[in-house]
Amino acid sequence: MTERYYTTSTAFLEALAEAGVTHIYANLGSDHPGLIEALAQARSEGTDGELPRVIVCPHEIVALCAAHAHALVTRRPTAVIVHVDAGTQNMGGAISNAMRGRVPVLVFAGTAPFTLRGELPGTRNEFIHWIQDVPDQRGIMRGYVKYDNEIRTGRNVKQLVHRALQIAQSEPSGPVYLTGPREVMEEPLTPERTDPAHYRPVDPAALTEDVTAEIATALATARNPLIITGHLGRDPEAVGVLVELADLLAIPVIESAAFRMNFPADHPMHLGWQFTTAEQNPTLAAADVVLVLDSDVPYIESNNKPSDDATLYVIDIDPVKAGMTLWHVPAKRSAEANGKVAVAQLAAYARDHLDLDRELIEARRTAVTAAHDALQAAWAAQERPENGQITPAYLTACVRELLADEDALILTEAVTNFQTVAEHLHVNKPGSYLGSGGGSLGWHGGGLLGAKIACPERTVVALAGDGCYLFSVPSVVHWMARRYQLPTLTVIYDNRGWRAPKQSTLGVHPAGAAAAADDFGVSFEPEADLPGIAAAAGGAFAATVTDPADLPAVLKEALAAVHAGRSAVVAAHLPPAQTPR
Ligand SMILES: Cc1ncc(C[n+]2csc(CCOP(=O)(O)OP(=O)(O)O)c2C)c(N)n1
Ligand SMILES: [Mg+2]
Repeated sequence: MTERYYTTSTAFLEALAEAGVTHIYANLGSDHPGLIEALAQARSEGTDGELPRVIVCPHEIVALCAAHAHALVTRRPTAVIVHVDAGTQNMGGAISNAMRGRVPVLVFAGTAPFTLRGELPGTRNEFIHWIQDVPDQRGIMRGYVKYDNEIRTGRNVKQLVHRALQIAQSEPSGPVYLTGPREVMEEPLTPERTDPAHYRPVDPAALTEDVTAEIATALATARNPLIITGHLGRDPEAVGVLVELADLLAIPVIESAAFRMNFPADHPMHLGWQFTTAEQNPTLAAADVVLVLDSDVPYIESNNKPSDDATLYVIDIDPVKAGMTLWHVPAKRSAEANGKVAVAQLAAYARDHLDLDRELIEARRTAVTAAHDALQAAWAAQERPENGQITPAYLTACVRELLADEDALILTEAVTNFQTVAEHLHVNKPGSYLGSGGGSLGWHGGGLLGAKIACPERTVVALAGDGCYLFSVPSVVHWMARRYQLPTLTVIYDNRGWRAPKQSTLGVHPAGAAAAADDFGVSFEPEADLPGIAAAAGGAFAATVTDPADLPAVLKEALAAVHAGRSAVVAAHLPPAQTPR
């Protein structure tokens, strides 16, 4: 008979379950004996089904990226367990993505024990406990989390977990970080349940009446109104609400730096996407009223901006963006509100209180529909190979055709091809297109796993640059894919290098030495067998395609492998990022 423990660790796991966390993405260490024991005890007693399921992640970046995508798909919080300062730092840029992606994720790390001589259970008994004793472990995370705290006693561990998750889920949602020293995580406790209903996230905020009236009137009476959004679609239900408003008033929508599906691609009011734009967008230039709605980067002022005469409004769950050192939209009014609630208010006001000028609205509808059709025709014309090579547009069109009959969830990490991917995928279903929302590459690998766990019935696909594929730690991703039977499809936009830093350099030094010699230090030649990494680590279907004519059939074969339960990675060779030398 093993000894029975109920410790802070048990209560911690229970609190996560009470709060609706179903999975913990974990990378374990010497700080976790309490948790490991509590989990094993639950398994031995057959009560482990009452605790979150632990997914073993052999790299912390993969753990957090998986938790990130899982939380975005389910719109429920997830948890990550990492090892002291080392594991915390190994999450690397994934924590920055979780912050910018507004991900409600609780990260827990143990800390070095605080007793030396066996004063308490969990006391120092390994050399590493001295080496991992750092002055400010929580400081590693402080610039990236909404809340951080140390569990100082098991007596209130449940309160801390629920509070942390309440903060994480309240908008703008984001990551939270808890630490717990070994001794505290071993503290014996009397079991106690907490009612999660007492820790509900804050209810969504609405616009005030006068702001609603002013913005609805401005949009309705404008000659050329425009809505720019980036992350409204984090709540898939908000998409339909925006469609209603756009239909009612004939307002075009542009998605800017969008990592969510915000508006149906084929809707006549959709006027395209913008990421890093070099040119002025004509719709933005012509707009006399612009509503910036849940957008972190509505436009890049140095080369693409609204007219000086335009009237701008900002509605955002975080309109001042204090978490960015520099952000400015010269808005007449800025309002803090939930996007879905606010858009519904604007539509209701326009419908119920305004005497709409039908002629004006129908003239707008005709003009915007024509612009939409012209964009679509221009994009369609790009969907072919060039000089016998696969182009990003052709590749994306092939992926679109491949997935036409699938219930697909597409993760994008296509970097310099973000815009091309958006333009050629034609995503029309809310909640079926996701990016990290952040700037730290390598997200899609763990993201695939978390997304597949969150929606096993869907076909989960990543479209990623070759650099991103390597950043994602594909060996770990594909070991996990096989271990947990999470078959997904990865399509690598393989230009054998980093095109982004090259483009950045050309943007600043268009006629410099780097440009003259095509010498940017960004080539991956000679190339590794990228799909082969997945085959070696997880038995994945692996293929590299260079001939455009082969592409549809190889993609089909790869998808068939996924449906048969095996992950697939296809590298499609695009023109090289830099001339190989
Ligand atoms: C973790 C991390 N390291 C470095 C960068 C800088 N960076 C931005 S884009 C990029 C290249 C990405 O390469 P790839 O995925 O092949 O896309 P491509 O630029 O070729 O389209 C790099 C290195 C980053 N954003 N994140
Ligand atoms: Mg590349």
